Amino acid sequence: MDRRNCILVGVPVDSGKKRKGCLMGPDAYRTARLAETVTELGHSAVDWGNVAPAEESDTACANGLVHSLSETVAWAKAVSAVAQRAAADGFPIFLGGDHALSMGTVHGIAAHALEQDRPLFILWLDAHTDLHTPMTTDSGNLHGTPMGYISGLNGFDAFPPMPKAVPAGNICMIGLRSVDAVEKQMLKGSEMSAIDMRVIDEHGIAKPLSAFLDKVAAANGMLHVSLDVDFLDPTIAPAVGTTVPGGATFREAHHVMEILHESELVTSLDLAELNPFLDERGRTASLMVDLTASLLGRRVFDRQTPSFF
Ligand code: EXY
Ligand code: MN
Ligand code: MN
Ligand code: MN
Repeated sequence: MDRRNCILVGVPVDSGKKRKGCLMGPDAYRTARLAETVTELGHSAVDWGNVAPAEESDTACANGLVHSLSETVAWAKAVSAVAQRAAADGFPIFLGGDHALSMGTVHGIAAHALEQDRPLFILWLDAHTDLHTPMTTDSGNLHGTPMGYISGLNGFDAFPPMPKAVPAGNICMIGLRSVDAVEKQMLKGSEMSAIDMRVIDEHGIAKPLSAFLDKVAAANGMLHVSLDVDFLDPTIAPAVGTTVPGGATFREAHHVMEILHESELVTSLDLAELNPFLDERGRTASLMVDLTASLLGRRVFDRQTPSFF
């Protein structure tokens, strides 16, 4: 595998929901030795520190959103600028922070993809589709809306428009098992690949993932992977505020990362929703670091056709 210049960017944001704790996410990854794990695999790692959200004042929140829209917009713009620079310099790994972070990271990555004149594809590893808009959310939690923003749904007028909305056909969500009625409606007839856990039960994770990766490769696309802690089963990853039983097993998650590594298509990564306050001994942060290591080529054996073939 080619040596990556990994750029760690902390995005300590709790602007997507009520429960606090994701602010501590970036430092939990640092404590779990993310940079050291990357360099032990032969890559380089530089830590650009945190993009601090704008000071949270108590300005009123619009349409019942949990957090002030104006602060979130200001912060998303700051994240986007750093993300675009990081994408130009290397392989960005964004340390969340809740999933609202993707409204900044993907905005910047999309700007870079536009500069490169390459199509952007998104792999969303999540129990949720995060397809709401500020107008449709019933919780008022912005972390349930980043995919709505990325795919260009209306209702985000306060936000800077995506440099180019990611076409629905360029989006694949895997791990779904908690989708609201409005989101199901949005998916009806959409070209988004919405892979719920039932598909994985019946076909495994390799088949749907490989079909999507074939599309990315055929288009010479850039691939942004957004890994939400709640993609994983809560028994192995409890440190997230929106756990949903029946998530990806330890091996299914590593299998995804190993396939992604072999594809050599991934160009940026979000690690979203870690809330270290909900964990003991940092085991969820350590698992997310291990999964990142699998994405970056840590392997039991070099990929070989098993002898039984
Ligand atoms: N769909 C629910 C809501 O909109 O509040 C739950 C969203 C959970 C979002 C987490 C980040 O994935
Ligand atoms: Mn807050
Ligand atoms: Mn999410
Ligand atoms: Mn989720």
